[in-house]
Amino acid sequence: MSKRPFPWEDRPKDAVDPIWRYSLNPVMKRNPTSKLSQVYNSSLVPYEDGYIGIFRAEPRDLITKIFLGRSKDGLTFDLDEEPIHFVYEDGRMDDSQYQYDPRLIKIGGTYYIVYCDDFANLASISIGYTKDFKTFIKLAHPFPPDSRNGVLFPQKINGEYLMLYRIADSAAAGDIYLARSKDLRYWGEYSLLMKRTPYGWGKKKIGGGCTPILTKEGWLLIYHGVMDTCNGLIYSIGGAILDKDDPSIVKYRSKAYLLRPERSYETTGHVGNVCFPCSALVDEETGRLAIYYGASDDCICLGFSTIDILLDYIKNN
Ligand code: BMA
Repeated sequence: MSKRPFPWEDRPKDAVDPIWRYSLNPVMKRNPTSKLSQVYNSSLVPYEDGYIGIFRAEPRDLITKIFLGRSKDGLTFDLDEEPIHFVYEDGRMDDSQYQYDPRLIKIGGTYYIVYCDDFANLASISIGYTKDFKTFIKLAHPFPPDSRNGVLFPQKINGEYLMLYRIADSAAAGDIYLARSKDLRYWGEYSLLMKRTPYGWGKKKIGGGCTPILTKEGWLLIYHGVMDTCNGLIYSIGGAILDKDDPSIVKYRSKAYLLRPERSYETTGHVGNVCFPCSALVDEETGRLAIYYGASDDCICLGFSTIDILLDYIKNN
């Protein structure tokens, strides 16, 4: 069986951050098709002999939608022309107006899509699933309105699904909470996981990023943090390690960011100064990571690292 190609570039000698950028970034640029103006916060997983993903993109009315896309190499992508249409489990059509920030997670034989859409005129976390990438089912509002940045753990832990989430901005809240569920439908036992940083890159709000990655030290969490400045918000990437058996325990959390907007495609665009991670591919054999992040709400970029480099950096910073 041929090995699936893993997107990779070695660390340049002059790299200063623990995540280094792909030299040909962005991997998907603005105006990816004649119908779409932007493509950014998106999520990929291995599939057949390549990768499959759910992509956040905006048609020319700038109403955000999510699209299915495929890739053979993790570097070039084919997007469907039509956005994904969900139906509820009882057959009703989904009537949400917008969808954004998808995270795609495989658990068993099912692919879950955790994303935001509108519910009662507020953003809220939705959970959809598919087994074949043809029919997309949506659960009937598992989270209340005004919740965002849902990040589902890729396996049950002690018989429970776990979800990281943030109460949305309108509640003036900006911390990451943990929610528990036995069936993905009913969530509860909410607890505070990580607060905003008192100062610095995550002082305004923080939110989940990529699906947590199980490592020898625990769950590696790559998340985003937002700083408010007199020029607006800056979205950077941070890292933490959560206990393997009880992820409500934060073992380590890096005070330093892992990557911040620096390159022109990150600082300038539809919304400048945004690096927003939504997924990471893991090469099990080598521990290499390919981290996909939306840049300036306009394009998709790729950053590389390894599990060991990130664990070391998070523990030592
Ligand atoms: C957040 C989310 C992200 C977006 C970011 C910067 O609130 O909406 O999708 O990338 O703002 O605009």
